[in-house]
Amino acid sequence: MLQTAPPDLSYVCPDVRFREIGCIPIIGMKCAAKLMETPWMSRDVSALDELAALLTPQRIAARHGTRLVTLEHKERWRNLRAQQRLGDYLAGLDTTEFYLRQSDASFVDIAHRLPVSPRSRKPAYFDNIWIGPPGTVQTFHQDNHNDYVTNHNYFIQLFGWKYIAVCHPRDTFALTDGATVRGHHCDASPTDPNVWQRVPSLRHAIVGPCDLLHIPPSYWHYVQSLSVSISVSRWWFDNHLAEIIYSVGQGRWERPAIVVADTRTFLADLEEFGGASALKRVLLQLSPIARFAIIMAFSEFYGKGVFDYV
Ligand SMILES: O=C(O)CCC(=O)C(=O)O
Ligand SMILES: [Fe+2]
Repeated sequence: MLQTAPPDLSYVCPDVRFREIGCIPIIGMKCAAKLMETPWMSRDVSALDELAALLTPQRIAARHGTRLVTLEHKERWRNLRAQQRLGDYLAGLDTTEFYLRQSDASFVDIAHRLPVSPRSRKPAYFDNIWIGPPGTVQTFHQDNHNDYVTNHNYFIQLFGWKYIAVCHPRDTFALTDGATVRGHHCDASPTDPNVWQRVPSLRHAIVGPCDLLHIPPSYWHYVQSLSVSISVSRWWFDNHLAEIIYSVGQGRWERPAIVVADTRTFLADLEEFGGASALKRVLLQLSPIARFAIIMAFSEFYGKGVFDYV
């Protein structure tokens, strides 16, 4: 499969309309590192060249072809699933109806090649790989959203092309008005002129090989592939409690060998999280077992002093 020029996009949204609804600013990586509150894009990031060369359909098939993968229908909400060997799936990628949607990327062993958070704390990273045919749709959504556990997202396009629309969380009411909302997904169309009018912060981009898009926490985003496509998204949390809550929820929490922090640090992290009431609100949304697992993880990281506060 060759990397070709961007396909004709007029069926997605005519160019003139793209300008009307506004483009995501394109900036250099140095400047980008400081800008973590608004979406931005960096074009042709040369550090990603090697990664793009490694993650072509052929090379993934050669290394991981026998792996069994769970696929979903390329249109969100069809609720159709399938299982296939990755090699067979990749061989039929032009014509398949299925999407390898948000799969844990650890099997391709690329964590050391991905960009890191510019902040000083070294967070845990959650890397996802997305492989699919033209026409995959991820409807407007906020990643992992509940009010206090939201992630940054470095969305990295490695093969083929995708159309992405984003909008600020303050426009949630305008975006979801009249739309069908499922949790933190909604079926508003980014190409609907009524939506452009109602949602002032709506911005769009077309990403191609080696483009990086930063999606800040809670930003709504809509993603549609325009060709066979391979993307990676790197998620991380600025707040450590949020990171632990997400790790436990994903079954990825690893008990540290020793208690790493202390109660004072816990209280500082709790403050940053939104305080005890915010934590209580999150914990109350969970099952008793999930709640217990999270509190145990806190005590494993911060020590038993946390039991006085949770
Ligand atoms: O590429 C896609 O289909 C969706 C990506 C996405 O929503 C994400 O990275 O959070
Ligand atoms: Fe997402």
